[in-house]
Amino acid sequence: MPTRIFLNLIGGRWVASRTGKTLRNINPARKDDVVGEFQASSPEDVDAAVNAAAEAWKTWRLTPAPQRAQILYRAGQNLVERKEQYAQEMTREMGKVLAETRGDVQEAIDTAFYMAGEGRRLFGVTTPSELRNKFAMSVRMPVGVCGMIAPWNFPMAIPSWKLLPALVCGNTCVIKPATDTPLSTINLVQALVDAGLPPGVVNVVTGSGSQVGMRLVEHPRVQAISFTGSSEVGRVVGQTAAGLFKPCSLEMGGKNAMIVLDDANLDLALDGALWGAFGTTGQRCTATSRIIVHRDIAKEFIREFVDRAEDLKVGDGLDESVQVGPQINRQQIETSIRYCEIARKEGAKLMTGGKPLTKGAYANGYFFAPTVFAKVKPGMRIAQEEVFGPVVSILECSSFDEAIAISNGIQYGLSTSLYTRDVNRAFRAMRDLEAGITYINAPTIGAEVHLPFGGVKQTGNGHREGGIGAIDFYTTWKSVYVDYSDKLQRAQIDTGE
Ligand code: UN1
Repeated sequence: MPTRIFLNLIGGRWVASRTGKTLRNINPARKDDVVGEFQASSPEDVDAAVNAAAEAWKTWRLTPAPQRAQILYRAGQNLVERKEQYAQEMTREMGKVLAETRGDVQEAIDTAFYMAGEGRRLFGVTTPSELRNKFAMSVRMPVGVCGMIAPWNFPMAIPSWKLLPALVCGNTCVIKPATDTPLSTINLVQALVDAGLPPGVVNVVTGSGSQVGMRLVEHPRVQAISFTGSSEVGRVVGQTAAGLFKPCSLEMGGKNAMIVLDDANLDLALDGALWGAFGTTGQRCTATSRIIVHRDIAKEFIREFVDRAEDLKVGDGLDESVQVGPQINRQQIETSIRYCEIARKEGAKLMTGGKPLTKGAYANGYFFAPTVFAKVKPGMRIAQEEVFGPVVSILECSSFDEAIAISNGIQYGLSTSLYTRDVNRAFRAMRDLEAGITYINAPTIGAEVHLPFGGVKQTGNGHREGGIGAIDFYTTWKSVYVDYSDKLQRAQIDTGE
């Protein structure tokens, strides 16, 4: 079969990049399987896309929000109909197992329907004026052209968190998909185009961060930036946007802890730990990468957990019986290898895994064995730094307070979890865990689209995706005063009459 060539979407037309170059998208489970060639775009392509988005904004911002929402409803319906095809294509380009890519498409469907509902809300605030015969209100206004930089681990869900709220709020968009997973973003956008989205309202430019991403951040006509990715890149994006006084939402790393207390339902905690640590091959920002377990149950927990980790079936995510797919690329495999070396040198005890899987059916993909380290101490790098792979550290604690202190003793603050049957401790944890998300008796993954998603500390810069958090980011408040007294009334001065 000839390799499929995918184009950029600019001003409603699918066009090739001016560079004439493409980037190859391969299946991480089978490196000889080429998903397609995607445009290796240049800053000039970004400029064309931003101009198209700015032009489209003139009419899109005036389209009534409930009408904008109709397009989202139809796009959601298109995704429902294409769910299986898009999930298969996502597994092929990203690697995670089919059950999870179906979930990823479902997350975009949920976001489409939720955000479509916002079309008939987008509530503002009315409030009494301090003056007579005067009316006061705050209304939500769109921001303008929004630039979006998406990660590869949720190739459709996370672009949907960015595009769909931005659209219903009346913004137009230029999105740069992750270089490893552009097809799923294109599929999402195709669902919108087929739903009747006017030309230029969403534009897609594929390519590298340095050529495409940075131009988006710097472009004077881009009014807001939404970025999900590494802290390293996020720092540059955030600093650049700050210099231009551009609103910028950053979602970055995590080192998420699951605390298992001595009164926990152990079986439940084991199920949760396995799913939290090895779901998506550990490549979620919210992945469980530290398990803080009470000393009294540690031995039993570790033995059972290691047994279950060894039983996981690793392989090509297109095989329905596989539980853990490949990592996304060579670089991520190298990061996992490097952190396993670091952990060993620091004195952590390797219980299972610790190396890439390279033999037989694994030879042609980026596979890494589910890896568990025990005897990890809070200050070790393996307990502090994000790996973004199937590598989990087990730490021990002797009290609830110590567990909270260990969980909080990191630079990140995305997700946390506590397993206990003690309601008092559960409520203290909900208050005291430093994180944007806390789960009780569930692992650190599993956020739902109608709640704010994001973290504290170095995970983010205070913004949220999902739910009302996204509406807050993609709108700006305008306060409006209407004086119907027919005379000059001075605020703060003429208030005594
Ligand atoms: C991520 O962790 O990278 O909460 C995103 C979850 C998913 C989204 C995760 N709904 O597990």
